[in-house]
Amino acid sequence: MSAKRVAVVTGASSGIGAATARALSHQGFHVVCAARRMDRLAELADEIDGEAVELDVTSTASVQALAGRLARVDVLVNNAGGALGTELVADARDEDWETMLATNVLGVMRMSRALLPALEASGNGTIVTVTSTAGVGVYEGGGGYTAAKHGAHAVVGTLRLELCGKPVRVIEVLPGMVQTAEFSLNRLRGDQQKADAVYAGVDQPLVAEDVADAIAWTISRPPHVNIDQLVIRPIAQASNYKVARNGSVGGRA
Ligand code: 8X3
Repeated sequence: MSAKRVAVVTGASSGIGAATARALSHQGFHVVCAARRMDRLAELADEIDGEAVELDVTSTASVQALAGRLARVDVLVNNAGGALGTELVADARDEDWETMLATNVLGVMRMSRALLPALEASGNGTIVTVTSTAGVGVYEGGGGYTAAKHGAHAVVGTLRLELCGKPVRVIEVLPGMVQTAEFSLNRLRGDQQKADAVYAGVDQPLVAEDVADAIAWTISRPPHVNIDQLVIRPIAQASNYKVARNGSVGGRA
């Protein structure tokens, strides 16, 4: 069994996941970097002397295969997820909603279910789930994503109740506007101009490292301290609706 504490990070191939893998490695964890894109993962794992494992959180078999190769797990960071599309509910595309629910909600359930025995056996386990401010609020054009993040938020709350009395902390980190290379680009179907417009004129949107730092902080609290929920936004964003751009305050891009 690894002498180092072991952290599993899903969606580790880029953005918040990759930054979190680095942050936890700096905290002394052996980090299992899990995602679908093995080329990127291998580079990251090399850099932080961790481990790269191919994982598709939408597949029970894939999740079970990962769980089966881990002798020790102290921390699980459920980060895999994302948004697809900005259509109104009236124009919703089934496949987008199905993918968002499969990754953001079922993925959290599958990973938590599969790693719970090891997390409990560690004596001081921690599950951090990265949801979103979209998990506690709604906005036009965000129906599928907000539904998925509300779902993940509900799973986390349920899990905290179910694990009460067991040595596993259940933490939720809810980021607001975070500028990463892929989040808005994926949501906007690869349109870089539209993706850039989401952050245009905003003075310092959060970056992946800001959120990773917050995640690592929650994990580094003493084991009896459970940060139930941590909402993190840039100072320029007061709500999903209210963003300061170029000195004036307006809505979403
Ligand atoms: C991302 C935040 O405002 O785009 O999780 O829904 S928002």
